[in-house]
Amino acid sequence: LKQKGATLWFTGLSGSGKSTVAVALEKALTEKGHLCYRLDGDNIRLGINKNLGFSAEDRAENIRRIGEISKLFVDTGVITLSSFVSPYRADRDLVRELHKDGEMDFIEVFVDVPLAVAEERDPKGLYKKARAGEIKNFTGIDDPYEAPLQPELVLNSHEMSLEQEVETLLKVLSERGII
Ligand code: GGZ
Repeated sequence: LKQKGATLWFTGLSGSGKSTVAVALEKALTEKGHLCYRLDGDNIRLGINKNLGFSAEDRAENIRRIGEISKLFVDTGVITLSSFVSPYRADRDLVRELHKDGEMDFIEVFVDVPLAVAEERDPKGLYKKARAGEIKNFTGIDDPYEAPLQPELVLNSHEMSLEQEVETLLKVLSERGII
């Protein structure tokens, strides 16, 4: 393998651009011959976590399981790109601790855009539904988002090009000796 296993954990509001940057990074890493895998709602919430909703308890369990799954990938040497809203600091800190216990790299990437930007993008029309009261407990509307206090990296995706974001992430991976 050309890399060391590690978890990049993308956190931020729905519509902040977590998945967009994770997809672009996955492409860049793959082109360089690195093995990586992306975890997101589409392969996790529809599968192993399909019994979980969006209460604080269910989000905690969602994130805990994803943290453990990320570790399994890291254990096989894969660069794991996990992108989840993960709105609670305690849940993200638990995943950080799980990695620390396994002496594994954990890089928290805060994809930080103002709520107004995410809401304006509204790619799936979910903010509109949340504002109309059709979805309850929607992060940023009637549910909290606890911003990271000391993330390894902050990406202001509304002020950067996707290429700049990918370059920044590649630099962090290289500086840490992961690639
Ligand atoms: C936040 C919700 C909710 C609520 C459905 N709150 O933009 P998306 O659609 O694709 O990303 C959001 C995704 C959040 O799932 P996560 O597993 O990342 O959440 S968490 O980490 O908090 O467990 C959004 C959609 O699912 N979605 N209802 N109430 N996002």
